[in-house]
Amino acid sequence: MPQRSALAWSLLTALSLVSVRAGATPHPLFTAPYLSFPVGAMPLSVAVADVNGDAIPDAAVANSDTTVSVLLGRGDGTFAPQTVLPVSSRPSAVAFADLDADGRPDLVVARGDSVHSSVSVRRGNGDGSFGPASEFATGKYPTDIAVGDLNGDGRTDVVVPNGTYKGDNTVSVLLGNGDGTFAPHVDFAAGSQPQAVAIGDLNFDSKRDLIVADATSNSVSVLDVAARKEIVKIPVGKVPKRIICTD
Ligand SMILES: [Ca+2]
Ligand SMILES: [Ca+2]
Ligand SMILES: [Ca+2]
Repeated sequence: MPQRSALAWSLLTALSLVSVRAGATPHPLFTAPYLSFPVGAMPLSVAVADVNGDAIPDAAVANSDTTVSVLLGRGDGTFAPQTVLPVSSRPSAVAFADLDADGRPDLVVARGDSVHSSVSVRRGNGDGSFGPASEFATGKYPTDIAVGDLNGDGRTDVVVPNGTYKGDNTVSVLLGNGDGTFAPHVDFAAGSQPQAVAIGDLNFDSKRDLIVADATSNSVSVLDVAARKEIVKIPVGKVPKRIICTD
């Protein structure tokens, strides 16, 4: 769907899902046609946050043409024309997190090629613009990104799975320094071609766990980061691609 907005597509998919109930006739939640907003070629990932402080959600989209599109929300369901930010190689995933605790969302992008794989960070200026990119090395070919405080020090950390067929079947953890930089990545062994990752406390011990979807083993693994061990592996459907963790 190269001509379609990834955001619109994601929203449409989500609405389709929530509108279906067991035993009920599927029906759309909204009947109006969805709106489409231009982004780069072959969008792959979308993130939402208010990046200019107007209390209206904005969006970032990772595109296969080595760009990220930032779209400022207008508050009426539409977006202003995109601002295009270059990425040093094809991005696979994008997220927002306030890495330096200045109250302004920062842009976090996972990207990799045959030479370098990294998390690329642009600190938010609070007006919808972003500073220059800083690169932090990861394992090979990261495919997704999750942000959260994994070690409970109040600083946001970043996790990426390295799981394309060229990847090294690991998960890289980058502990945040609280200023937009990270300690060198620490890698955990994962299953076969880990494609997606999420952060959450699944065993209620008040410590954040890693949830990893392994594409070719058709399973989801829950990892205890502090103990560096797998808590449980759960069979799922074929070739899992994305994880969302919530209460
Ligand atoms: Ca906004
Ligand atoms: Ca920030
Ligand atoms: Ca932390």
